[in-house]
Amino acid sequence: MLDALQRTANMTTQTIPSTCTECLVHCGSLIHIEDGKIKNIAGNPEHPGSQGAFCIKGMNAPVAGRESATRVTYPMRRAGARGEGRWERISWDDAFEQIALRLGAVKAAHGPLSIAGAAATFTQSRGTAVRLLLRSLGSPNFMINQDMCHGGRSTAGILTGFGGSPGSELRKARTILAVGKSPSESDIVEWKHIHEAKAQGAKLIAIDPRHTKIARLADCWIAPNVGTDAVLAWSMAEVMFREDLIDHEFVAQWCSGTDEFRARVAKYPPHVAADITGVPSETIIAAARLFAREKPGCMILGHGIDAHESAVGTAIAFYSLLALTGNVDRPGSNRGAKSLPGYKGSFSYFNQHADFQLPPDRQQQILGGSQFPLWTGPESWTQTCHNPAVLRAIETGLPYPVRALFVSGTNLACTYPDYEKTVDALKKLDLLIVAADQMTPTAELADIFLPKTTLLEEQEILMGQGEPCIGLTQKIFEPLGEARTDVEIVAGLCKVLRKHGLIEFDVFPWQSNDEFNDFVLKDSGVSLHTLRAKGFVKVPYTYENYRTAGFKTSSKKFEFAPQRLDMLGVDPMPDQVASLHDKADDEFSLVLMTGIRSMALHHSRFLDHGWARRVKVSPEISIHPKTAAKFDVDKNGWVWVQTREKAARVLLKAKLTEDVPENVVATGMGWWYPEFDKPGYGASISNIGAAMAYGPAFDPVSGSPSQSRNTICKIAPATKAEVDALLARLSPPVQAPLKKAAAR
Ligand SMILES: Nc1nc2c(c(=O)[nH]1)N[C@H]1C(S)=C(S)[C@@H](COP(=O)(O)OP(=O)(O)OC[C@H]3O[C@@H](n4cnc5c(=O)[nH]c(N)nc54)[C@H](O)[C@@H]3O)O[C@H]1N2
Ligand SMILES: Nc1nc2c(c(=O)[nH]1)N[C@H]1C(S)=C(S)[C@@H](COP(=O)(O)OP(=O)(O)OC[C@H]3O[C@@H](n4cnc5c(=O)[nH]c(N)nc54)[C@H](O)[C@@H]3O)O[C@H]1N2
Ligand code: SF4
Ligand SMILES: [Mo]
Repeated sequence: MLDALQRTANMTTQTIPSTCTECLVHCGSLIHIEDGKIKNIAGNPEHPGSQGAFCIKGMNAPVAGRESATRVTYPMRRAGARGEGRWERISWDDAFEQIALRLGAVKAAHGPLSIAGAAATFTQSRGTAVRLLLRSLGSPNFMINQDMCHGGRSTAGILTGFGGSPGSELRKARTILAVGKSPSESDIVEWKHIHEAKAQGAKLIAIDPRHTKIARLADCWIAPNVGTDAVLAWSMAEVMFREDLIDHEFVAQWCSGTDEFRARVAKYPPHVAADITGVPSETIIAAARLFAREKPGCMILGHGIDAHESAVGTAIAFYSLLALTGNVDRPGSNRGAKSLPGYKGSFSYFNQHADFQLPPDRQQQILGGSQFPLWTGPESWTQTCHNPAVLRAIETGLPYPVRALFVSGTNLACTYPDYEKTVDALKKLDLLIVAADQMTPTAELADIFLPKTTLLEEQEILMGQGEPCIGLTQKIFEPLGEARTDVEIVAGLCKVLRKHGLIEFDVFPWQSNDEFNDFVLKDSGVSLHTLRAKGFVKVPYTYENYRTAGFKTSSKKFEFAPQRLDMLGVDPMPDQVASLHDKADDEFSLVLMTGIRSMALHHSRFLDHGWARRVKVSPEISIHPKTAAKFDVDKNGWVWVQTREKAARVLLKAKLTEDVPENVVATGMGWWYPEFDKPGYGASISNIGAAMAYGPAFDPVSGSPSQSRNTICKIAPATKAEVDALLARLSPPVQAPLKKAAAR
């Protein structure tokens, strides 16, 4: 045990202010320690962003994750066939030597581009470490979940000039517009701030086909046909223009393409939009008036409008409503992203800091860069690959082969759509290295497993969400066994790669976590000492910065029809916006929504934690009672779900509820059974990703896949024998309530 604890070694109780990184909300936390043991973890009321908000994951997962039965704390080498689960324990030195030799062989045979890497919901250091490892080896091929997550919204923000991740001032807003967002499960801080705003009289508009908790709280709940949100936004814009509800000063001075935008939205008066979206025209008019009149207005765009083939156009449509109403970078509106000058956030390494870049001719060869230049290309925001292009390169060797993959912080076998295809691709690699804290369906396929630290074992500096601040995650315990942080892993590996002459661009100069963290802070004016005492440091900021700097577009204005899209020949307002319901047919008659979050899970994480499985016992699919009756589904029954795109079907527990429309079913994602035997840990049984395709239609700008979050499906009740066979394999505490329900 170290750091914060050692400083007051004589005390038996202690409270350490820290930051939770179990999810990207990054709540401020207070870790209460008694006699060297964690008594509890709670929210920090003084934290400027979260103000005491905290969730069950933050309370339970840090300790449960550190002590999980599936945790692996020493490096291992595959001993049997790939995925067979036979391992040989090795030392770190041995692991690094073997990786270096095998990466050297891959590089010699296929060149540096044949080495790729993947991370996902990464902390500052994890994403940076993996990316810079690849760049050191000479490869630009770094994957994150960008096409599945945030790609549409971020690209739209960048193209219009608004910025990749604008902040929201929910607490000060008088009107809140939430689109495809369910913060009661996904963001406890936003959820708290929405309640606070409502208590002060703010009005809430929620756009979601499901009757979610935020829909129930809303003054105006809008349930569009799945996939038609853009039309809804254009129609709201049409009302704002026609009824003269726009902020003339802002629009005249700070927007470009207004006349063209007005002419185009004129095609979507509410009665026309009502036919496409299924939303009554009075509701569209009421929502437009409310958002335009009750200022300031603040918008939160969620994942519901992100992962589909018109993700960018949809997000541009909603950002346009902010511009029309002047709700931009003002108190209570959506403000531009704020940062602290000198602070080295992860984007410094992505595309800002010259010392960490690959030469342009190398960066230009990134997989997917020619297809999606604004999102994956050398000038893009995150400079990461289009994931399906990497999988294709592994499968086909085109446009060039990928033969080695370094994975850290993603369980991609479970969380990428098309489980079977992902696993096939991983099995074809010459070398798969997985750095993880526990055994997962992805790690199981590795040649080399590298053990990682968990939250309580890491010191991490990060830019807080919500109210801008720099946060610190404090290291409470020494790592269990031989676990290391991502920075330590990459530092150690780079040393050996250097010895073997495999480093092409030496862009990883740090030897330890402390060195890395010093670098992050050194020009920011914030000291580690201050961070340790409080857990955070607030970042000062001002509003309406566009008045001095303009917007980040070539016109320096907010662009309704971004010039960069025009150069690519992409129309931000395509005439054809298809409702997903139109794609249904007699056989595949239901719209399937996936990725519905649960407070107890983080995608595929925590299924091995007792506290989480008590809350979330089984992989559920919400079905309207009338639909259940139509398909003979019993209230305690299980159903097979199949989409049109894949032959594989998955088994999910029916949850009958009127919260979904009759023609829609909704489920989570990424389910696996840590208690099952290897191989596979049941990751193809109840993981909806096993029944879904990865695209192939993609948003032309962000590469966001169609059919990977929402698609069309059919359901059929499972037989008693099929359900019993599954229940028999579950761990006894999980089994019991399910068996009881099945017996009723
Ligand atoms: N507890 C928990 N929190 C999480 C996560 C987690 O796994 N667990 N994951 C984190 C991550 S990485 C992400 S990306 C976020 C996601 O969090 P959010 O952005 O809040 O997204 P979801 O919770 O998936 O909710 C999206 C909502 O969109 C609706 N929806 C689906 N399709 C459509 C559509 O076509 N139009 C409209 N208007 N609505 C639609 C769904 O019904 C759902 O209620 O959550 C983050 N927070
Ligand atoms: N069908 C469908 N698929 C989806 C989605 C959907 O809505 N529908 N949503 C997509 C979205 S938005 C996202 S972001 C992705 C998420 O995809 P992933 O990021 O792959 O999901 P997770 O299960 O959260 O994290 C996977 C692994 O990351 C590692 N990890 C994560 N956090 C930590 C940490 O703090 N410490 C350590 N040591 N390890 C950590 C663990 O090894 C864990 O097993 O899934 C996507 N997939
Ligand atoms: S929402 Fe929960 S898991 Fe996410 S940072 Fe906050 S406390 Fe941690
Ligand atoms: Mo995500």
